[in-house]
Amino acid sequence: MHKRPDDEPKDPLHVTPPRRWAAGVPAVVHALTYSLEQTSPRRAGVTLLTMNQVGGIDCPGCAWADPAPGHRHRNEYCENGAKHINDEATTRRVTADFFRRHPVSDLARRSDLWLNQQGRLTAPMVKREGRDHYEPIGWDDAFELLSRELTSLGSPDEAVFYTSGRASNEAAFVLQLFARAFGTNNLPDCSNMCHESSGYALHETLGTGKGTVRLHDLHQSDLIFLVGQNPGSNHPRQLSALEQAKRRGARIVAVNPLPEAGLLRFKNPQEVNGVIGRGIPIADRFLHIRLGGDLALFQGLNRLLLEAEDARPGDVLDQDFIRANTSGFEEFARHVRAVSWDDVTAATGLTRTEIERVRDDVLRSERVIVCWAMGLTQHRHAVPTIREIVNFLMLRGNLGRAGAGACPVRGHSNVQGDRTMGIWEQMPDSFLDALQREFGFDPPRAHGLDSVNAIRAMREGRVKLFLSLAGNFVRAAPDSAVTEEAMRGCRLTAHISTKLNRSHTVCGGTALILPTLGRTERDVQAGGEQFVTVENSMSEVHTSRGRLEPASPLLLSEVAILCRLACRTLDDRTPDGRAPDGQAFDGSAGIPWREFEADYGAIRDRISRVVPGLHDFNRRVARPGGISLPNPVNEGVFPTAQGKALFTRNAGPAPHVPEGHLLLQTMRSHDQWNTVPYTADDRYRGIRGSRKVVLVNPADLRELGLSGGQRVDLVSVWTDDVERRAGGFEVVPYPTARGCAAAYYPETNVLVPLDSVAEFSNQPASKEIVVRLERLGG
Ligand SMILES: Nc1nc2c(c(=O)[nH]1)N[C@H]1C(S)=C(S)[C@@H](COP(=O)(O)OP(=O)(O)OC[C@H]3O[C@@H](n4cnc5c(=O)[nH]c(N)nc54)[C@H](O)[C@@H]3O)O[C@H]1N2
Ligand SMILES: Nc1nc2c(c(=O)[nH]1)N[C@H]1C(S)=C(S)[C@@H](COP(=O)(O)OP(=O)(O)OC[C@H]3O[C@@H](n4cnc5c(=O)[nH]c(N)nc54)[C@H](O)[C@@H]3O)O[C@H]1N2
Ligand code: SF4
Ligand SMILES: [Mo]
Repeated sequence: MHKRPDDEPKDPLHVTPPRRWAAGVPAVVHALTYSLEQTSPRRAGVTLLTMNQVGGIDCPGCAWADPAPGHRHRNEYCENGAKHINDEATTRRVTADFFRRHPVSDLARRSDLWLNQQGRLTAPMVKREGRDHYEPIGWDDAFELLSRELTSLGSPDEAVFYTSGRASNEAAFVLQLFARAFGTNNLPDCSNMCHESSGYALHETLGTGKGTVRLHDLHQSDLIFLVGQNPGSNHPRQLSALEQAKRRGARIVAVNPLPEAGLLRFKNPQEVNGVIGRGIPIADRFLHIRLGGDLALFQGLNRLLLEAEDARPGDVLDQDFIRANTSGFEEFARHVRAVSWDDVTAATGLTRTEIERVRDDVLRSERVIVCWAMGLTQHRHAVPTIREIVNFLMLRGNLGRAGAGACPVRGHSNVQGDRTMGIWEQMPDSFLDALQREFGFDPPRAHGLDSVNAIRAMREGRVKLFLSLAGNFVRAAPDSAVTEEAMRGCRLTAHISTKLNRSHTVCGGTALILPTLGRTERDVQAGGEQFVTVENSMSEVHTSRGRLEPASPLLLSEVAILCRLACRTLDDRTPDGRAPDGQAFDGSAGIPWREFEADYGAIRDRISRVVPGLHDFNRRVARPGGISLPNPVNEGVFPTAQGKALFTRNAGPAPHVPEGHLLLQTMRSHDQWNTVPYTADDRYRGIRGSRKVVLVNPADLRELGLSGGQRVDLVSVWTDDVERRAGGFEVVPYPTARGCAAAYYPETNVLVPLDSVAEFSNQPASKEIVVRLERLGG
């Protein structure tokens, strides 16, 4: 077993200039170093060689798509994918004895990094009311306890079922089925905090919430925008796709307040050139935009395109596309023509000339793609911003054809699949009708709680039970102090998890840890060895089959945990356990939970009759490369209420930042997976040894009378009187856009007010926090 750190790491902060290129040999070295710290060379060999291969383990990292079968490398993964998979494949173990030595009050004081480094959870544990220790509990007793609490609630809506995007399609489908058969749509997920704004804006304007771009489109594109995205750290294999596009002559425009290494230059570790050469420059143009300036940028750009059409009528806009497929063009055009350049340059921090150069790039390009991620979605006017990007694409018909389109780059490896499976607090009636037809119960129709509203409901005592399928809710959520208090107010909190995290230390009256198999592990059920399926960012659904021996003989799969819980809980409520046609099932509420547990193929059979596009699921997903879900936009269909794509008029003032304040974004380092830091380093940004840093433009530091190396508290300023403070951060001068600061998530979630959310999508605005820096002790 690998040694486990007993102490918190205490390296001093070490800062070097930010790197100007990503990947290359150091990426390989870091991937192997972290992997071998966690697990044996043999296990690392199994994970790495089967990862992202046909029939192998799907990378548990991000949702980037794999190349088509036959076009994959022998090593089809990136540095971070290797770290993510071996973080799960670790040989370190958290045992019952560990919990005897560490009461909850001790665990609560530990860092996120330390908690994760303790290794895999191995046995179900319970913390009982009034106790400070987790103690072992048998699975049967755990299900009994949980189902007793569930059935004694005043209403099913007093329970919340959270899902993180790691969960497989099969587990997600079973969870939503259970929740709805139990009687609630309270199905918040990490997507509420991730791409909710994208889904909302795309659905509203195009009639579908998913991206329209496939990997081959990127390869064929002439011009690719990377807006609010750090692919070098968060979607590293996207750089390989961009490299291919560039070799065919594509241009790339990066829009970011930070000059991220992966946006500048890429050394592909899979190619000889990338190992010994200088690599390939990625961005041809870098727009050093201010936080929240993207709506203004695309409005300015759209205005320039309309004016170019005035000068060369019929040459610039795709009038045929606009006429045939869209509505609202005239109103949109009037609105955008009135946008003022003073507003655009103030909001973006860019010059008009810079934006005119981008217009020229656009005019030279037949096929344009816009990629984006959290830099756009986690803002108060995220939805208007993404709608404006749709306007931009539609002006020149860059939708529904090869090499063009909208590409929201998803985070978790199966976050998109979980939505397809019905994990959403507001699934449309068509889905609920299909569930009703297939299973014969009447699903609740009222919308449930999303993540932010779940916190509000817990705080107000309207929700008493919180169950999560993967994830780390208390760290992912905004307003950490509020969220923790809300969680502690629950009667019961329960987490289906692979590894220890902060959410296990912020307990309701009773708390359960339900340890589960990870994606890397062999999953054997009564019906034989199982595989699961996942959907990537490009709507491709494929299999993932674990290879390693489970971390402990006591682990149950996610599907098994959920099916047993459903069986136990719904049995109490519907004792006859009969289907509507009178046929007896071996499960409850007319749902064959035991059959589902024994053979996940039985779940997929049901999915194929409920989820559009997944008909004949079992047969089709078995083919190499899996199933490509259709996107209506690519078939020229825009399923909005009007049957057309909508041009929209968008407004959203630039965030107001009072004198002496900065706008703060909370972001990921290169060495973390969401709420879980792997080390305290952020190699590409030149930061080592500490995550408690705030990156500020040197000119802003001068104006604020601060200098690098000083220690400050970050204090967030919001419309309420609550003080939100993150203490003891070290100032690092950094080339971020003027007026904009950056610090790491989740240490700074304490600063994000619960009510500071994106209009329409209710997504926390965690990249738009007004802060002041308070200097500590001289
Ligand atoms: N290694 C690793 N990979 C990951 C993850 C991880 O934690 N670690 N997380 C996964 C998940 S769940 C997700 S959602 C994705 C997230 O992937 P990203 O969205 O790349 O993640 P963030 O670190 O939040 O970075 C946001 C980027 O947007 C920029 N940005 C911030 N605000 C603005 C703005 O107002 N305008 C513009 N134009 N840019 C802005 C930031 O400078 C930064 O480069 O990554 C996934 N992949
Ligand atoms: N301030 C701020 N807040 C943010 C963000 C931000 O940029 N800034 N980003 C937001 C985004 S984009 C997201 S997606 C959320 C992330 O929110 P979550 O998805 O809730 O958080 P993760 O950190 O991905 O969850 C990690 C935990 O998942 C569990 N886990 C890992 N693999 C498995 C598995 O296979 N099965 C099970 N059952 N459990 C598993 C482990 O116990 C691990 O500790 O955070 C959001 N919060
Ligand atoms: S790009 Fe994403 S999916 Fe691909 S190997 Fe890296 S982390 Fe995994
Ligand atoms: Mo995410």
